[in-house]
Amino acid sequence: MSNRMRYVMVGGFLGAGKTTTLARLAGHYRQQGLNVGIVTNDQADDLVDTGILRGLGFDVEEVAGACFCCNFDELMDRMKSLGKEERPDIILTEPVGSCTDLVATVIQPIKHLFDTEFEIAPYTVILKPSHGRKILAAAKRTGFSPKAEYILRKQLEEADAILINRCDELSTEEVDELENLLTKHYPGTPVLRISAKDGTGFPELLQFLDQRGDFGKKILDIDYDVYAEGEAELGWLNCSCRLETPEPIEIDDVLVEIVELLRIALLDADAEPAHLKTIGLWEGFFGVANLISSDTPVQLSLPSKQKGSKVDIIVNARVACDPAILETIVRDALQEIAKKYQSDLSFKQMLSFRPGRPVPTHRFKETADS
Ligand SMILES: Nc1nc2c(ncn2[C@@H]2O[C@H](COP(=O)(O)OP(=O)(O)O)[C@@H](O)[C@H]2O)c(=O)[nH]1
Ligand SMILES: [Mg+2]
Repeated sequence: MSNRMRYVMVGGFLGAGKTTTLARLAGHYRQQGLNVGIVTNDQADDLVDTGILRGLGFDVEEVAGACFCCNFDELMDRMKSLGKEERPDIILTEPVGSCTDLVATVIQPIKHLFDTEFEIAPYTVILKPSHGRKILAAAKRTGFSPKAEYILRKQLEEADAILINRCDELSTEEVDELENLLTKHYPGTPVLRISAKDGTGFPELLQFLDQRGDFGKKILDIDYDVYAEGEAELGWLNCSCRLETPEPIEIDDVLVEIVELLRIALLDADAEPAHLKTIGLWEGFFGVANLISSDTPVQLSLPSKQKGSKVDIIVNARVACDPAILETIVRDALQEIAKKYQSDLSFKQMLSFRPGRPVPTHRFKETADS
């Protein structure tokens, strides 16, 4: 049994910090001499997350076009592909940030059907302070409808431990307040304080994840109608394009400008961003800029520190609004940037939609004995 691959899944709402956390965890495991594989997930192609994690030198596979729960077989296939060259000791996975019920539809199916190959690590879920605090404190304006809020609440309910992220930018009082809210809503669930950005709390997190035992057992009592309607309230957009400029341009400036234009346009449209990210790629270099809520500033999360004249840009946006409006906003912003830099803009792909009703491949109502 000891040679089973360890399955570590880190959940949490859109923009909570899952990719940043996985990158840091993967770095720690690699340092320990372990062979690490990662599987990312999205409802569409052109994943910024895959670009980021591959850019950091990790072995990454993606399940694109459907979430893990609705395309479980693809998740298993991707995990097997990771093992082709060198078998990973540990596989880190990031589910879609609008998915929940992952214990019943991903963890338990692995336990029931692939127990000889995989060992389940504790399932941790990240609390996103910005939206999380408002939703758990039942604030009047959270930017989301009660059905979309239901998803965030359910995600936390199935966690073996909840991670309060972004502690680097929160005061102790703010973190205490978040912890009190979590203790009130999810009594008995351990809470860890982390910063995926600066590594605070990672020794404790690694220790927590290292535990052997029967984890991933909190099977939800969940209303799939509410869940599906909540998820369908989000507009989803993945687009890729290329900017060709006469003179090399600062990639990081362009990325921040794109996200800033989008931030202002979404504010005008009264559309709450759940997560908006853009990656710019040029000759093996890349930069990333993000927006995770209407009241958090645009963040250049990974600077490229490069100039380029042919920059491939991917935008992934998940916003509480009509996808058609989102598409217009993104097109307009990119065109404005192209105009500013007197550059040619060519769209390679533009996909916008509302996520469909989740129909899990498996749903186990009973936990497997382990
Ligand atoms: N200040 C700060 N920013 C963070 C932290 N973790 C993530 N972020 C930023 O939050 C944004 C969303 O993070 P990401 O990992 O992509 O979230 P995901 O959607 O859950 O995968 C990015 O701009 C990250 O750089 C953190 O601990 N502190
Ligand atoms: Mg991510």
